[in-house]
Amino acid sequence: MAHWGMFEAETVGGEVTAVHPFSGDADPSPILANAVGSVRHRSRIAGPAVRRGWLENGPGPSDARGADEFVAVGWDELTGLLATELRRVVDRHGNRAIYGGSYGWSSPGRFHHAQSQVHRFLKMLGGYTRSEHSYSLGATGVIMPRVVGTHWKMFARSTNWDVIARETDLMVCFGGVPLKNTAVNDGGTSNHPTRGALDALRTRGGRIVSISPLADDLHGEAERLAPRPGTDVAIMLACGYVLASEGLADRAFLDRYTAGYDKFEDYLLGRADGVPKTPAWAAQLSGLPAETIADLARRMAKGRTLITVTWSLQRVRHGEQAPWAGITLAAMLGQIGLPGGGFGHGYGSMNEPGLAPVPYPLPTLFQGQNPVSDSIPVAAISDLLLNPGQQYDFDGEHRTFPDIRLVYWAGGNPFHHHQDIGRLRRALGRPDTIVVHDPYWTPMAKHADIVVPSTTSLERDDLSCTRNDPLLVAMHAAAPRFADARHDYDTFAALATRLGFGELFTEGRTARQWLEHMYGQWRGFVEADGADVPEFEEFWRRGHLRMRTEEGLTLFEDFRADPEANALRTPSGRIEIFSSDIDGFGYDDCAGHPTWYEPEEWLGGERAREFPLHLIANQPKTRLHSQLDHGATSQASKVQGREPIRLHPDDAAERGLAAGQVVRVFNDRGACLAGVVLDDGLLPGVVQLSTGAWYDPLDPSDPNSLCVHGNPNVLTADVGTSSLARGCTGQHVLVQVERFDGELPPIRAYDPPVVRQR
Ligand code: PGD
Repeated sequence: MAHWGMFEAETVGGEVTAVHPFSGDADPSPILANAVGSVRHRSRIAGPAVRRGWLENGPGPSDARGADEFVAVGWDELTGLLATELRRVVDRHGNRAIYGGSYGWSSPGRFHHAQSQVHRFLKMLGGYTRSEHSYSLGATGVIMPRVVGTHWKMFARSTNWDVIARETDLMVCFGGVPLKNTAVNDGGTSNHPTRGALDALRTRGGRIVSISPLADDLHGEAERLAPRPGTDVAIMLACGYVLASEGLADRAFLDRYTAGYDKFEDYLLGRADGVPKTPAWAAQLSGLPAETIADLARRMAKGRTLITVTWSLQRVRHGEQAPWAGITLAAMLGQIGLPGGGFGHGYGSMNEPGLAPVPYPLPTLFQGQNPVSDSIPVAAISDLLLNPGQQYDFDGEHRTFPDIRLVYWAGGNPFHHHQDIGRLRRALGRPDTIVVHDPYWTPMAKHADIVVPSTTSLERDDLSCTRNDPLLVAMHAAAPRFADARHDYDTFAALATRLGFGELFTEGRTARQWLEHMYGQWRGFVEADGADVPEFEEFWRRGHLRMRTEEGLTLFEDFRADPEANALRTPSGRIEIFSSDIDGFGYDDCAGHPTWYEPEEWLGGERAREFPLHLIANQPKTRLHSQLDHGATSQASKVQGREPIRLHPDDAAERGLAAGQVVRVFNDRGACLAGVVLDDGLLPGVVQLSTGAWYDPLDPSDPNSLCVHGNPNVLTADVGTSSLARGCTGQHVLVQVERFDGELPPIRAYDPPVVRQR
């Protein structure tokens, strides 16, 4: 199992030579092919290594990270160095001086999951400063609990695809339903039903409207509206204006199920600020004709309408507003809780939304409590390291950044996920010590002081399943451990033993015994649900088991049926169109109701005069994030070895560019090279460069060096969505593009750094 699907691997000599998708998968992902050749790739970390400067001078801030060479050490020495350094930091600075946020997708598997392992270990060490929320859903994770009392239930219990295919008349998709993202699911998946569901909806006569500057955000036939990026909230407000002013809003629904609509309506109709949010107002912001917007709103009110908002729309400045305005619009239509109507968030953002959930808990590695209470919003990593002691606002609280001395990372790649890499590199120069566990010499591993080689999931036995997939899968190791790599569990077990809490960490179990133990615990839940479960050995031999799933769900169906008994976990128990709590925080960048805010990075503003192209830095089609960027599917998409940047032919012609050329993409934060692909499915003025090309600085000693490979996060701004959520805003950035005429630098991203033997 991989995050991108279930498969069988063929191996020769410890290497994967072919992969075969699960026969039950309706639409297997081409990303699977990246696994071929991945176990023994030259970018694997062959053994433990320590940065020379750290080894010779001891712990301390250093700007040499990322440019220094490494020294190979044995496992025993590595364990000793790590134990001594952890002890030093805890004794001298306290556990809150360890940042163990360690964000990242790592690999699937319920036991050998890097985040679970590192967090369990650090909790037993006495705790660590943690991170909250995710790069995926930074804004949603904060705003939606305040509006509907939950955010994860919106995906885990979303309206199922079969209900949409059967019931929806009009599916209005802000951000489209990009099929490429449904290839992946955190923890794996056994099926990819999205394409089939959209086709079934169309066959039945349902209509789809895709609202996106990129035509391929929706496959197949659809009405396509291409607004200026970042203006969806204005369009939603204008649709709401039409419903309110033409008597099409469902007052009975608003009265019974929502709170604060009247305050919002004052804003919508311009009574509060003198600006009615009319279609003409939204037209001038979005570039869509006013009549198209008005017509869309009227059509929404005519039949069963589902409003969907992708996660990408909240990964921008003021990202709280798109899901909030989207659910408000759906509430005005009065169809929330009706089959095929209402609201959906994340269709096409990951495979999970639209899939039926398993009704009981999954096998889980118990992690325990974190004795340290400090935490940061996950995308504040550079702020944290650069500004110890500084106060900041977050979700109604005033917090202070702790003074971090040691950063512990396992299973993530901040050089992929974080914005403004130049700033990130300066921030990573501040702590005394950086520890990274990874199977590969990712840019993050190259910036570490202590490098711990991990196995990949292909080298481990594990259990795999996710909350919205019917299969529990026995992941059989496909290859032996590469070189001197170790399972993260074994590394932490040895370290815990050295630090005196080995028994507490391992509970006396080997990795295999943990699988049996977790299976045994889970078995109790299934049997309580009335099903028979085989013994572990039998399950392991069979390869997978089918779990019960709750089919035919409609989001908020129970709330609609009985809003008192099934009140939402909000202060009013209803959908909060106006939140007194948020209003009370007094933020100037997040008011008490959905609001249009002009972003800094958009084509309608001052900054676009200097950087006139709007870059969409979205998720790649050919890999998951930065994982296996060296794999065949990812490599086939590159242009002269660089990440492809798509431009509209008119924008290319204006700059004298042709397909296949290499360009320099730049703004005042940084620059990268990329390879030109022309696509008239892009709105002119919009360019698209996916995340995930491994950061490859021309001059590794310069934090603001040109990235010769095409990582868009050298360009993006390190600024939160708002004072409320401080979520990641990496999706949008303004840039300029010009032909690169110099000698083309080689790609060194996958080359290991210099590692000297002693
Ligand atoms: P991955 O490339 O998945 O990226 O960011 P994330 O850090 O999750 O990194 C996972 C790492 O785990 C890889 O280096 C892999 O080798 C390692 N790994 C795999 N298996 C193991 C293991 O068993 N043990 C250990 N120790 N390591 C392992 C993703 C993040 O990026 C996300 S979720 C989103 S949604 C964001 N999206 C955007 C965006 O839209 N635009 C921009 N500009 N930036 C983004 N960044 C965010």
